[in-house]
Amino acid sequence: MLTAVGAVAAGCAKFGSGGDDGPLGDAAAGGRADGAGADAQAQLGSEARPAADCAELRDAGVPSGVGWLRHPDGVSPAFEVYCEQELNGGGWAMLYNSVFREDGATTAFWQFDYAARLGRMGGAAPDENYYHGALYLIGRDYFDVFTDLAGTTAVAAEVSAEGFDQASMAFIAPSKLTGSDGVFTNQFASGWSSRDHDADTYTENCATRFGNVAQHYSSCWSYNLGADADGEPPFLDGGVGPHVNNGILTELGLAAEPAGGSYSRIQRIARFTRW
Ligand SMILES: [Ca+2]
Repeated sequence: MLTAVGAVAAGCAKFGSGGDDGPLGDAAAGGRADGAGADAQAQLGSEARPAADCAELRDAGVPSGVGWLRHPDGVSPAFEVYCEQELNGGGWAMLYNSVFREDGATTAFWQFDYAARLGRMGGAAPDENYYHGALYLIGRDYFDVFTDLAGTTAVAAEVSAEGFDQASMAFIAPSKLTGSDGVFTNQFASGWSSRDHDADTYTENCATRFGNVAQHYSSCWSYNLGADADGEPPFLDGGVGPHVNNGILTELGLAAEPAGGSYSRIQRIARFTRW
């Protein structure tokens, strides 16, 4: 459920009222300051006055958080996204976010079926597991970011694509702009599998091999949103969540865990897009 998203609508009156507001996700103020029937004064990024994209909100001085955007096709209804305004220049919508959880909840979050691949679930916040698959239908530029267990953050890859095939979940003509070749090859120029759908390039189903985690795979991954690859199948590692190949972490200047194989737990893996 999107409790964070639902709560924000009431706080939209705060948007743009100054540069020192809290994040958009902070609905503590509640209510609309501008009253009913005041669309002309509605704040940019509110349901009454959706923005063109996250970049418009960034340029208006709105900090990271949930906001309403107009659909780029000019016809479909406005929708809510989490806009990231700090990482990689800002102006990005969060497509997914996998966060380390000691309670083991993260792996379970990513065990969704093929039918949910374009859906939306979780909490729209940097510290919550979140998935907004519908953004693949409009995204053109993407980047993935890692935060290691020491708290260091690095862009793993930035990628441009001409489109997206919603049946196979394959990017159309993806090209790497910056970052790790491994992340590009395995997590962008690749297939997608869930426990009930095999479109990766491995002889088996990468999702069922690795904790039933649904994501992009080739054969199989440089990072996994919910599983490990050290130890024995199903590589759950307590369900704590995001893991990255140690070679990729080193390449990006991030910390690998000092012992325990070729894959490390990290604090966060997130993907963002713009159009
Ligand atoms: Ca396969």
